[in-house]
Amino acid sequence: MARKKGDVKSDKKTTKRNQQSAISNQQSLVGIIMGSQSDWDTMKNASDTLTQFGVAHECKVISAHRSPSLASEFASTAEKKGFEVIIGAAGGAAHLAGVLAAHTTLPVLGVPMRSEALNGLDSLLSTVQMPGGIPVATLAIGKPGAVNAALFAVAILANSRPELREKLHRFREAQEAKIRATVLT
Ligand code: RP5
Repeated sequence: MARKKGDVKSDKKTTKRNQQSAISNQQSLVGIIMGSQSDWDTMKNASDTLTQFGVAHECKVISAHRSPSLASEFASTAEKKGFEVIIGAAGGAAHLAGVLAAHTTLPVLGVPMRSEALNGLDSLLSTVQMPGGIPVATLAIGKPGAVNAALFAVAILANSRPELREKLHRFREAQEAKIRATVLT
């Protein structure tokens, strides 16, 4: 049958939809937890990056200070539910990632949100300066941190999943090819 002009586009759309529903039917391996709805614009970048790698994940708003029992309940049951990595994002001094890490031995990656008062310095220091004994691996403030937290989660999962390791190699190659092809005009 002859292809219509719009076929490729709609094929791509169908493939993306199928990939997404395949991902959403799988066991979530990564939990992306953020302190507020206001963090979503930034943390969507972590979710999009995991989707790009085909990693099943869940995104939830759980606040360490506004819903402390929900935070402890999520983190203390995450391992049993099959999560392998938790990303915790918060702004100000809330330090959601540290609270989550206190309740689980799963790796917790902290993403400091850009705050209004101190531009994220408060979020960064409260997340990165965990006292010894309960680690939180802290990424950069804002969008780069959100993307890198997802890439770090993929790298952790790739230790036991060769197909993910392969995808990471291809991702790095594509980044390098883009730099090599850059021509300044
Ligand atoms: C933190 O407080 C959240 O993670 C957010 O970054 C910050 C501000 O929250 P909202 O007042 O916008 O809900 O708990």
